[in-house]
Amino acid sequence: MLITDICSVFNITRSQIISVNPYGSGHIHDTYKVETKESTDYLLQKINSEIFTDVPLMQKNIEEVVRHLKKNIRAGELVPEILKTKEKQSYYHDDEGNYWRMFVFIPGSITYDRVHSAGMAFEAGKAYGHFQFMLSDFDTSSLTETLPRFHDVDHRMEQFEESVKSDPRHRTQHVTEEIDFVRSRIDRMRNILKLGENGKIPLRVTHNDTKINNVLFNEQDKAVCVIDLDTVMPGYIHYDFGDAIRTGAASADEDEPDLQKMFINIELFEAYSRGFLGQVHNLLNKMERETLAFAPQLMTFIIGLRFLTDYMNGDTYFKIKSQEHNLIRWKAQKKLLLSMEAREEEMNAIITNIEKEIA
Ligand code: GN1
Ligand code: MG
Repeated sequence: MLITDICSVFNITRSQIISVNPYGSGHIHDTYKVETKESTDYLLQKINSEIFTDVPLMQKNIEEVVRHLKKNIRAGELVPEILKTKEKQSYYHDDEGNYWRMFVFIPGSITYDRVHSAGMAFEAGKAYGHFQFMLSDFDTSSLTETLPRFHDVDHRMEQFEESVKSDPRHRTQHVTEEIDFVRSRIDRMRNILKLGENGKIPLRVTHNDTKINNVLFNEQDKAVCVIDLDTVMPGYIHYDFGDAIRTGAASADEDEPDLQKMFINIELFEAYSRGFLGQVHNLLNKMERETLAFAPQLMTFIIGLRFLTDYMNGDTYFKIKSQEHNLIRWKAQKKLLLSMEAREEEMNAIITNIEKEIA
């Protein structure tokens, strides 16, 4: 089916369309920007239904979340606007078995793979913090866990060990040092999960993919919208805070091959934390606050581990641009994690100080 035919299902006619081009840097879906002769442009996505195996359920989740967010949104903030098909569905299942969806493109909005100033980090923290705040009274019974155990480090570790054992592409021989590194860290990475199991920290509704490129900025570098609601599911606050720091307070892109360029930027970490805590401070319990500074280590480990596992599996999950791309991503994450470990005390102190300022 032609892309223009897909668009017409969503009531955008061929004569309106000026161009359709690949857009963004997502690793899962195929995204296109559809420019039109009118003032509104659109994003079209071919959904990866091998990963999201129940697209109707995922779309239902997103619709529920958007409905809830719309009730609580503040002036200047926006929510993703989903287009409906002629049949009033939020997705289209074509004859070849592909799933498609469309969003309104927010005019003038820009995404960044990492932030370039403390001001932007603060803005991003505020946006994800307020997002979290808005979801704090969301009724989870209407939400399905579309990707079960998504940030469960035990689950990710099981997948990793399975991959080491089966070694389907004979790649483990190239990564023995990396495997040792992972195994040396797993015990301390279990702490958040343990706190949850022991009832010390609550499950919340979290975004679970708080990469910095999931915040839209306007031309004045103000955060205007949190996007990519595919993985909104129950989770711990650490998941959202940690993943945002992984990309939003890193000195380089997540796949930087020159490891010397990759480390935690403490100034960005502090600015993000101030923006985030300003919004969620009142929601958090003591244990969540005390362990928050560790979250970036956990998420850098988890996402890195997934890259490394995918490398060993022969790159079946994340899109890659070169043969070693997943390995390069892992190495960059490992380097970032090491730099966070080296500055752990400082990061803890920063969070404690911000907490004091706010309280
Ligand atoms: C994927 O496609 P994107 O960039 O929105 C992944 C995230 C990872 C991220 C790593 C559903 O997100 O979990 O953190 O890549 N999404 C899924 O860059 O697995
Ligand atoms: Mg994304």
